[in-house]
Amino acid sequence: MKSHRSHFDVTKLPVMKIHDWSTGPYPARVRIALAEKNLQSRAQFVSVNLHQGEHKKAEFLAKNYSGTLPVLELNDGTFIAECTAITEYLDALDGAPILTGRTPREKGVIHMMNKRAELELLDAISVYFHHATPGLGPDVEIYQNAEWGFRQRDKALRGMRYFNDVLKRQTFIAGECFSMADITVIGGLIFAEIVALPVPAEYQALHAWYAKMQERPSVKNRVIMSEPASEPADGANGA
Ligand code: GTS
Repeated sequence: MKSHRSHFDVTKLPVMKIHDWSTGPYPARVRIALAEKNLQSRAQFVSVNLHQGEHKKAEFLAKNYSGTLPVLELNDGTFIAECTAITEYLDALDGAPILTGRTPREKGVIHMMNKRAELELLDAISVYFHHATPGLGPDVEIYQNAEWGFRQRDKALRGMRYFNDVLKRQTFIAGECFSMADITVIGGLIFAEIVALPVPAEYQALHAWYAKMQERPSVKNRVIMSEPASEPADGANGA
C-alpha cells in the first residue's frame, strides 16, 4: 500500500520494545495504533505472561509501577506505560495519520472521548473480569470483590448504550475521523468478547461501527503482528 507519508522514513526510527501479551485488549490498543501509524516494523515485542503473573514480579514492576501491560521501552532506557501515553508518543513521532487530534478542539474532544471509552467501557469490563470472574486465576487475583465487579459490568453495558447513541449521529467515536478514541472502544469490545458480555442486539449503530472497525487491517492483524513468520495478508493501514 502506498504511504501518504513519503517524507517520513520509518526505517530511520530506532527499534522500540513493546512489553505486552499478544491477545490482551489493552495491548491491542497499542498494536492497532502502531499499525495505523505504519510503525510496526520498528516494534519488537516482548511477551510478559499475565497468567503466570509475570507482570506482578519485581523485575516487571521496575519497568511499570502499576504492574500492567503494555509498556513501551525506548532505546534510551525510558519506559512509557499507559496505552493513552504510548499512543500519544507514537503519534508525536510523525504527522499522519493523526490519532490524537490536530487542532486544540480535536485534541480536546478525542482526549475526552478516549477517557470516556476507558472509564465507561474498557476499564469497567476489566474490573468485572478481575473481580467477578476467575480473571487471571487465584495466584494473580489475590483480592476480588464480586459486587464491585458486577456493578462495573452494568456500567459497561450503560457505556455501550452511550457509544451506540454517539454513533447514531457521527461516523467515529470522536467525530468524523478515526482516532485513538475508536481504538479504545475497540479494546473495550475485544474485552467484552473475552468475558462473554455481548453488545445488546438493539445497539445497531455500535454493531455496524464495530463491523467496519474489524475490517481494518490494523485490527484484523493485531495478534499476528508479533509473529515474525506471519506476513499480514494486506497492508497495515486501513485508512
Ligand atoms: N490503564 C492501563 C493502560 O491503559 O495501559 C491499564 C492496562 C491494563 O489493565 N492492562 C492489562 C493488564 O496488565 C493487560 S490485558 O488484560 O489487556 O492483556 N492486566 C493485568 C492485571 O493484573 O491487571
